[in-house]
Amino acid sequence: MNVTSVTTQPIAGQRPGTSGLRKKVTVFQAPGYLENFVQAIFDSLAGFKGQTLVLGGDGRFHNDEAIQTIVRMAAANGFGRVLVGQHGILSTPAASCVIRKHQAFGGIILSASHNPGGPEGDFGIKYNTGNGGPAPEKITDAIYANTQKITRYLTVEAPAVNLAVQGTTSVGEMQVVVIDSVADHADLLATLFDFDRIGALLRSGTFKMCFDAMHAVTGPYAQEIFVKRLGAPASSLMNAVPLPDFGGGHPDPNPTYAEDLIKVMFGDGSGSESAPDFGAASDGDGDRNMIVGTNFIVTPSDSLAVLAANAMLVPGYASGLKGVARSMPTSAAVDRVAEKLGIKCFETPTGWKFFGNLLDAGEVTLCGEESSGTGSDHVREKDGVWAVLFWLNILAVRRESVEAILRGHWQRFGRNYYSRHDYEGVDSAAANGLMAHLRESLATLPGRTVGGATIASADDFAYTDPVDGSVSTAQGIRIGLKDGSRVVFRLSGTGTEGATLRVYLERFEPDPAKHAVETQQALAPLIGLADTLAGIRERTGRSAPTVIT
Ligand code: VG1
Ligand code: CO
Repeated sequence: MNVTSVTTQPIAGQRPGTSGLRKKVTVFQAPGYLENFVQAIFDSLAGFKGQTLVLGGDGRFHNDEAIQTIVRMAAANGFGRVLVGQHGILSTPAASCVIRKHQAFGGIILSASHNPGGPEGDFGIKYNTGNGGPAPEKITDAIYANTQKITRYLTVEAPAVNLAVQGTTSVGEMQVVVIDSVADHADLLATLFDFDRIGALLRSGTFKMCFDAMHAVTGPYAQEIFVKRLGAPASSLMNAVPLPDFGGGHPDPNPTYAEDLIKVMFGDGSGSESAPDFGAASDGDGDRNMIVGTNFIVTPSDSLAVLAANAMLVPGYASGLKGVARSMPTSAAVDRVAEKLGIKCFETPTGWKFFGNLLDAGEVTLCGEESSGTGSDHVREKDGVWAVLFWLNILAVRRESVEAILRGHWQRFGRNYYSRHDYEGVDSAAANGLMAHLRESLATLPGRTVGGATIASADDFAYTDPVDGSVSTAQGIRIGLKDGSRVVFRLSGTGTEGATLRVYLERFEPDPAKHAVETQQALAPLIGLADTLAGIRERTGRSAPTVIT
């Protein structure tokens, strides 16, 4: 094998964020940009000679080209085998599943997830370790350090691999196996859920579902699982053909960007009878989910709590949950369920990489984030289609509407009113200034009364991993009020333009007579308080959030 060592030099700004390295496609297209980062990944790892690497992406613009580059570099660096999804497609949870099932050394996933795609859009890359989960900070820090001192990358000359056809070929001394992108993941999901019962519901003619793949990676997964294996009518899927630019959309399953689905689920606004009973959407790389009932949106934090409270109805979880974990800004709705179930509940920083150790150590079974991510110990990523099947399994057993299930849940556990306000594309200096100002005022906040509310606590969230003791600091400003409400401020670590300020608002209401208030109204005092404390309007020049979820 003729390995070529190509001289290169460090490129600034290759620090992985919340979930891998994300930049504009045009940045990734610059000579050496992808190559430097991939070599930096390989140089941060040891012991992969002759081992298997899993490779695939969400099909966005530049996916195939990047795959061909990485295949050649993997061969040059000494991997024994690469498993590539057919057409270069692997959803993030499917990649996690394939890594685990085939005992791969690790995997590279090409995705910028919920960020828009296309030639003017975003591209991304992340490394997952042998447990199938996102590389922990120890590794992403090492990768970044390598990008800053890189002098060469290794590659071989080889013709492009035909990604359209399943089968084995070779590049240099390395085998390249093009695999079915869906089968392993679908087979695993079939072991967890009652497919007979879900299938019966979907075929009953009295239950209608609408799944919006947002022209992103879950199209083929939904086709195989919902239509082929479970027998749902083909009309149950919308936007199910993956497109390199996601049809020009923003593949983030929230009420703003998944407007096609929202329109269907809310009928003509008059509570139309033809609206489906159950709606769901997933994101660019298939790890997120949004759950919608007829005229009713389920808040992701509530969805996690409902899954935990109903897990015993689902075969894969019927023997009980070991524990649950949620990211810090996620509402405490699941904490209340954990308390009733008598199981542990962990609070981690934002990003799925922080759940890996807890899942590996058998401390938790379910995990979730307020950003529409839920998952379990079946893989080491959040899993959109898994969450949809979990909901379908619950609905097939309970035969109640989504709204009735939520209202019943609040009655039993109380309601955590919750909302996230995003200010996207804010000037970076202004956003950093806002956070710095909050950090400086932390010590003076407890005891202060603002707009009638007394502040009980204020800190910058730091996390010590209970399994390996690693410490992560500056994970978000938390301000707790005396009545248990809280406001959290964070800057996004996944954006590619300016800064995105996220403001998370939460208030607990135990009284069932007060559970029907509109969310923004229920949180209005907190919204005002957030602005007073952080000076959002003044510092960002924005009078309203870009997206409210
Ligand atoms: C966001 C979400 C976070 C999620 C991350 C990756 O990060 O808030 O909960 O884990 O995206 O999700 P940030 O740093 O922008 O807040 V995905 O589906 O984009 O890989
Ligand atoms: Co995603």
